[in-house]
Amino acid sequence: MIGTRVTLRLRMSAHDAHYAGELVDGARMLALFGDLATELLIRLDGDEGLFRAYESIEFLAPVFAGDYIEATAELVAMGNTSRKMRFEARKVVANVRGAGLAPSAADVLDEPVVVTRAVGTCVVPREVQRKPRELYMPGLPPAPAPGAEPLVTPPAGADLVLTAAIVGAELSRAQTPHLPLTAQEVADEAARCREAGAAVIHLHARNDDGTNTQSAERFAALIDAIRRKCDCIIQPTTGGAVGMSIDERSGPLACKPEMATLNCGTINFGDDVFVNSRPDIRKLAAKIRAAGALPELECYEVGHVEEALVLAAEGVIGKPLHFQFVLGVKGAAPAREDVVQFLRTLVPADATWAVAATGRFQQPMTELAMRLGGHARVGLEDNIYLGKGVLSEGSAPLVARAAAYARSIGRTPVEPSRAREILGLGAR
Ligand code: KMH
Ligand code: ZN
Repeated sequence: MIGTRVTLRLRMSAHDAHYAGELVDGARMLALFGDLATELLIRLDGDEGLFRAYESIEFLAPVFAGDYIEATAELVAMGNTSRKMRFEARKVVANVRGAGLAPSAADVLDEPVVVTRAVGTCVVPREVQRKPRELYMPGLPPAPAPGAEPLVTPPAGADLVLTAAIVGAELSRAQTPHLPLTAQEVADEAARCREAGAAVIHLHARNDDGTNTQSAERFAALIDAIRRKCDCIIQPTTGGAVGMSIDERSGPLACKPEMATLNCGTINFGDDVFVNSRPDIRKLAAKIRAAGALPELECYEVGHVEEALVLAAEGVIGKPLHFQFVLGVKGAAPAREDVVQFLRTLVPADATWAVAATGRFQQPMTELAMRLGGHARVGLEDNIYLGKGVLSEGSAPLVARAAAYARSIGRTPVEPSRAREILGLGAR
């Protein structure tokens, strides 16, 4: 349901050109969005429905006669009668105008150019709805409708490593009843996430009463339970919870995990301070190395990326590096496109990078990362909602939505075995 997409691709003709220089008017893109919305509604409700309102429209690049436009609509929220959709139109082929070129010269664009984006809501009155109303995101969404896959040229590095952060340290059952706590619940959730497309499970541990623990025994029990159910890469936290000592935080490393987080600097973490002094980072990095684990370099600020590069230069951590940009923590770097665009320029060519963003930024920021060739982390640790006011029933629906988006832009959520190759875990 949520995440269902439809796509149209067609060529703009001389009839579509309305302004000087064979420029096509923006209303033509909105006509495409109308057709897409109609198809989505027909698939969902068996009725054409009605367009109610656009809440945003952005015209980002000009469209000319001769351009091939690929336009996509995705269902992002669903009420009793309302269906909210996100639209995007991209130019994938364009005529090339220039001295010495034939007027018929044209190129397939290396990267599609986004020309228009919009968000709008349609309604389908109850009395004309012809399909049974399914539960909102029951576990995993169904496979995309046939023929719904957009024809975007797959970007270089189509493989995508999806991480599911299924427990976290700050969440409570009072906030969401879907938080897994016991070994059985955690293992079941890990397996659901694996099924939905996750290759890595980022893991925190709780005592039975929900309080945080970094006890090696507790992590061993969780890891053992997960291992019995799936083959995901398990990435315990060494961040733990705010206020824990470094020795306490390093507890899970006794389990000799394949990966572990390494937090690369101190930040305000909401109203708390998450302390990672330079000596402590080095101490943890050495312990991660001694455990034979790959550090995921958690960077909440630009200086943390620099610190990670210094750690590598000092030989405290091995290469290739794997970065995670954690965005939207209150008191640290905001979850914004220009922040991701800048941070990724700092990463060495042989490194991998991912984005984990908090709350309502999780979906747009992880989707941005996927479009930019990065990897992504979703899950309850960072965000408990599927949409406004709608709790996600565990992390798996968030993984499923991210995986569906990835496939729609030509990225492939990979199996854990392939993720091990991408992250350079095979050699460890
Ligand atoms: N709970 C945060 C203070 C990590 O897992 O390495 C730290 C955290 C990062 O969650
Ligand atoms: Zn964590």
